[in-house]
Amino acid sequence: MLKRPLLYTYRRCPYAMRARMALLQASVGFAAYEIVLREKPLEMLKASPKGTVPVLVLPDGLVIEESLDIMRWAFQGRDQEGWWQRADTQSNLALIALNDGPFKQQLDLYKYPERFEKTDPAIHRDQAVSCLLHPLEQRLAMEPYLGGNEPCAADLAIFPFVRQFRAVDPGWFDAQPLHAIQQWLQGWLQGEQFNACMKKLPSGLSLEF
Ligand SMILES: N[C@@H](CCC(=O)N[C@@H](CS)C(=O)NCC(=O)O)C(=O)O
Repeated sequence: MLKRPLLYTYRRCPYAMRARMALLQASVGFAAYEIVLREKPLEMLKASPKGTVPVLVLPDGLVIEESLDIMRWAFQGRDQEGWWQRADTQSNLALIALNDGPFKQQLDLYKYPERFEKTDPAIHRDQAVSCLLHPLEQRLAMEPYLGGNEPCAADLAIFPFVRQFRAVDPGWFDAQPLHAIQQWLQGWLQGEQFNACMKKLPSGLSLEF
């Protein structure tokens, strides 16, 4: 029987990053098991046959298989600081839906053009900017976080994907007139929490946080 929640995770996966950030922010003690995507552990597949990370297995056997559900669970009953409450607004949920839907689709076409036939990465890069980064820039130009003056779970849910988008061509990204996003992203990447979230784990070993 598990003593604490067990998170199956993959260090560079943005869905897993948002789950780790939420668990750390909510101060939930958990064990993390770094998987190898090509050799997913049988225990994980038994708990969650769909085979994506993150997956959180609770000590009572409950399995949470979607990153946003893990975030919601992390803050449930521990949201004195309002991280989930500030995220749970129509405009923030709409931004998360844009991120997880059209933006992620364009990001994959931009980042992995070789996986798709006849794609022009620049077209998908520009579509990614117009579908998420323009509305996000407008929001962040008005207030420093999606939670207003304080950060919230929507910031945690979205910045790992913007990080991945930037990483395709950092020079191009940094030269765009997306100043509020650039500042917001740098703030997250330089934060202590992100450092802890990106701590390298030996694959297959579970470590406790
Ligand atoms: N909707 C899922 C998506 C998770 C997802 O797609 N994770 C990727 C890694 S970034 C994955 O595990 N892919 C399985 C694979 O590549 O075999 C969530 O929000 O948790």
